[in-house]
Amino acid sequence: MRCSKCFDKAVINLKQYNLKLCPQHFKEFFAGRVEKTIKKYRLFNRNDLIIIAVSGGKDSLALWYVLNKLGYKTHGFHINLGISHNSYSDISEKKTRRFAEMHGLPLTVQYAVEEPGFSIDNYRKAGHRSACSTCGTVKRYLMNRFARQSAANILATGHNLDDEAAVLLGNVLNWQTGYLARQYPKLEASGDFFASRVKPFVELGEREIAAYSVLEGIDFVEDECPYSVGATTIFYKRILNQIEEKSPGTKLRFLRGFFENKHLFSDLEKDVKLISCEECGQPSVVSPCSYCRMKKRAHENV
Ligand code: Q46
Ligand code: ZN
Ligand code: ZN
Repeated sequence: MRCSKCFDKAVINLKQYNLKLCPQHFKEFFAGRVEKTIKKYRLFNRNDLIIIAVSGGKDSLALWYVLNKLGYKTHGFHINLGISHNSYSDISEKKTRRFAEMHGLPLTVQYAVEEPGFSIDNYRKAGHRSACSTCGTVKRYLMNRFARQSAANILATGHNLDDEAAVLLGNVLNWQTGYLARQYPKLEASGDFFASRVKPFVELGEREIAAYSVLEGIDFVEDECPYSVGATTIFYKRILNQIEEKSPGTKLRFLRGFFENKHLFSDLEKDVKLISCEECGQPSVVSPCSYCRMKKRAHENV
C-alpha cells in the first residue's frame, strides 16, 4: 500500500476519502481536518483561551496535543472521578499529568472526592442513579465552575465522529427532539453563565484518532471506563461500523447532513431559563441544582 501523496509506504487507508497515507502525510491530513472543522463551525480563534476537558484517554489527549501544535492557547482540566475499579481514575490522572509535564502544558486537576467528600462510586450508591448519569452531572458541574473561575470562554471536549453519530442515531431512533435541537459542534454560552462548548473532533473517527495518537507517541489510557460496559452508545457504534464497512463515508454523511439541516430542528429547542442555584450560585434550571441535590442525598446516605 503506497501513500496517495508521496508514494512512500502508507500506514492507513481512509476509504471514505479514497486516500492512503504515510505517517507524515497522515499527520498533516489530521491536523488539517481539525483546523478545517474549527473554521467551518466557527468554534474559536487564536485569541481564545481554550479549556480542554482531559480524561487521559486518546481523544482528549490527542485533542490537546493537536490544538497546541496548531498554536492555540490551551489549559487542561482533568477530573479524578474516584472510580476505583482497576485503579481507573488514578491511572487516568497519572497519564494526564505525565502528558502535561512532557509537553509543558498547564493543567488543573480536580478531585471529585475532594469537593463534597464523595467519589463517583459513592454518589452512585447514594443516588440510586446509573454511574454515567451521576458522572455526567458531576463533570458538567465541575467543568462549568472551572471555566467560570478561569474566565475562559471556550470548553473543548474530545467527542469524535463515532460518538456523535451514535448519539444522533439514538436521538433519531427515540425522536428526542429536544436533544436533536442541542446537538451541534458548538453550543454557545447561554447568558453570562457557561462557556461555549466545542467539539473539534466531530469529523474525525476513533480509528483516525487512535492512529494519530500512536504516530505522535501519545501515551493514553487504553482501558475504557469500567462503567461504560453495556452502554447503548457502544451498541450503536458497532452497528454504524457495520454500515460503514459496507458503505464507507456513511457516518460522516449522516452527521454532516444533520448539521447542514440543523435549522429544521432549532425551533424544537425549548427556551430554557437559567437561574442561580440557591446553594452554590451556579446556573441551573432548578434550585437547588441537580449537583447540590445529589450531594445532599449522598451525605444523607453515608
Ligand atoms: S467516565 Fe463517567 Fe463515562 Fe465512565 S462513568 Fe460513564 S460517563 S463511562 S464518558
Ligand atoms: Zn506520503
Ligand atoms: Zn448548586
